[in-house]
Amino acid sequence: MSMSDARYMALALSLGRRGQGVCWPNPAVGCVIVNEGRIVGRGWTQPGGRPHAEVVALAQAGGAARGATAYVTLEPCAHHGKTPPCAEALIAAGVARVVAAIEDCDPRVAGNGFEMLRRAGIEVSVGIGEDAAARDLAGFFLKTELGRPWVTLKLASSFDGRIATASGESQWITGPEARRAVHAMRARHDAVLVGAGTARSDDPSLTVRDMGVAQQPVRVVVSRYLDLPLMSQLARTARQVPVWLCHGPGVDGDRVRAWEGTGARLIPCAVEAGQISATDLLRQLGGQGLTRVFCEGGASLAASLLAADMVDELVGFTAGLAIGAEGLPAVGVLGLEQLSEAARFDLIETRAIGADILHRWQRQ
Ligand code: AOF
Ligand code: ZN
Repeated sequence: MSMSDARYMALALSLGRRGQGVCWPNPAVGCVIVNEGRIVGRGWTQPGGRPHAEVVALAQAGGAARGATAYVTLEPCAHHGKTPPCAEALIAAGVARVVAAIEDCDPRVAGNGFEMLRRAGIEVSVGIGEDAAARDLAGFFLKTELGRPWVTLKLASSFDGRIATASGESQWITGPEARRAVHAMRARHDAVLVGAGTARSDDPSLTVRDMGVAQQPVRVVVSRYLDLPLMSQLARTARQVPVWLCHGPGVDGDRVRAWEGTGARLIPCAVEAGQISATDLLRQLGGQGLTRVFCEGGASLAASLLAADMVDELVGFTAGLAIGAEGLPAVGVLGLEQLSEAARFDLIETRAIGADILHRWQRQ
């Protein structure tokens, strides 16, 4: 591996991340084409998942792709979907070498892309930037292999882990800089997920604001009985930005029709011990094509995702104030008896944002 291979792959990885949150159900892939030390094409997976990254980069490179090296963050596809395979496009363009970060887990590809390229006489190296690619594409891998999306759980709490006062006042515990960071994180996820309590008490719009995003994340609300106010921001805007409501069996037919009338999508889920099953919820969301979900509470949804060990990343914003034991806890009852039963996460980032502290952790 040359130094420049790693550098070009780092660029491809950062381009790939531009597709996060907008190109689902497809992976957010990045591609850089380099000819004699000059970058002649750059691409990333486009909104909705097509065109693929390589196709965009090859179009930019034109004739300069002949004899060039293509850096891709995922194995080029080998299947005839709505478009011909990227491996074929790379061969047709006369690319001499392909450097890929990681093999695709989609069974239609899984090694076949590399095989096609090698058979055409193209030199293929795999593994540069693999760890970073595995992290960036983790949602796509989870959805393909386990049928569920990556789950980031975000909490904005006081120093003592409370998300509201006893009277329910929660706006604003953290400052404007932290709230802006939350919007940037929403934009990198396919969907924002909240429980019914949060949807009722805050009347949130759950959109990304002031960021100039190409596509808003889907807004998903979990509500066992579908008892959500029809005079809410979510209901009023369901035709502009998708709203998906995950509800339990046997809900009132009038409510279902009223919500369908707003443009929302209704997703029936299984119930377990009186609550929407976290496992079934995520299976349904994976089935709808979501790869990355950003859960913003409340306490009982957070608890059920944690109890099912289905949280992949924790994002905490901690403010410098204490609310006290009478405040609302950030996470509901987990039913742990021993510390050893708690899922452990590794610290991956910590930084000050305005007057607050951000900390991010990923599942060990
Ligand atoms: C690539 N480059 O930028 C992406 C790829 O439904 P289709 O035909 O668009 O194919 C989706 C599959 O293509 C997806 O499951 C994954 O295997 C691959 N995604 N491949 O060469 C890309 N996004
Ligand atoms: Zn492709």
